[in-house]
Amino acid sequence: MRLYVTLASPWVRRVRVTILELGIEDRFEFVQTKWPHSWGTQTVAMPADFTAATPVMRIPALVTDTVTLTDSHAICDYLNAEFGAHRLLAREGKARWQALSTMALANSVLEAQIMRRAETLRSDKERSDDFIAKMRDRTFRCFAALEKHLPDFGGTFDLAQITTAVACSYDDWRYGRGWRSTAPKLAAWYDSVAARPSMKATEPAETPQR
Ligand SMILES: N[C@@H](CCC(=O)N[C@@H](CS)C(=O)NCC(=O)O)C(=O)O
Repeated sequence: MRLYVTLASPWVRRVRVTILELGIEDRFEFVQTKWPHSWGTQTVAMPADFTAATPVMRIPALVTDTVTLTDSHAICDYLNAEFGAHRLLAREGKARWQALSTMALANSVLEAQIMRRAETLRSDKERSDDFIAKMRDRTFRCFAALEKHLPDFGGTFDLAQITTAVACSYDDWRYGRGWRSTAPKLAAWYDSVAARPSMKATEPAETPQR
């Protein structure tokens, strides 16, 4: 299977952490992609194999012999079903809906973080400080809500926990530790899971621009 990745993307990271938690990394060819900072507002030139794999032209994208998946949740769900016997996300029932409830909040944090990043990369003339503040506010509200989900977190580092941990980590890395005061218990939980080998092996770094 071929997985298109970058070092910085939190959506890529949730897939990479899932792969490591399932112990199936040997099955993948990881293709690093490069993104100039103009990606936030312009279509950037990409290699032909990438554009052929994904008309969406976003990462992650997974190409297998039987299916191509161009969204991180779909990829994680596929890996969980095909290689994890639904260990990281229940197939049905209350546990599934609880996990999806947490995951939707955590994924909304990722969306706000990346929209804020794209806005930050605009020129001084175009950048909207209001929009950046709106995305930061959404992030902080969702972190506070995620803190209320903590009592439901089980003993397995599952897809809901993986997405939450990746969201916490991205804010620390890109925007600083300010979020921690809005969700101190979540921050303490994050510090405990950040030491997992799957999290350590996928710590974010700047994506090469060319
Ligand atoms: N909902 C998608 C979002 C993927 C996404 O937006 N990835 C970003 C990287 S963090 C990207 O490729 N952006 C490039 C662009 O929008 O042109 C997912 O969960 O995979």
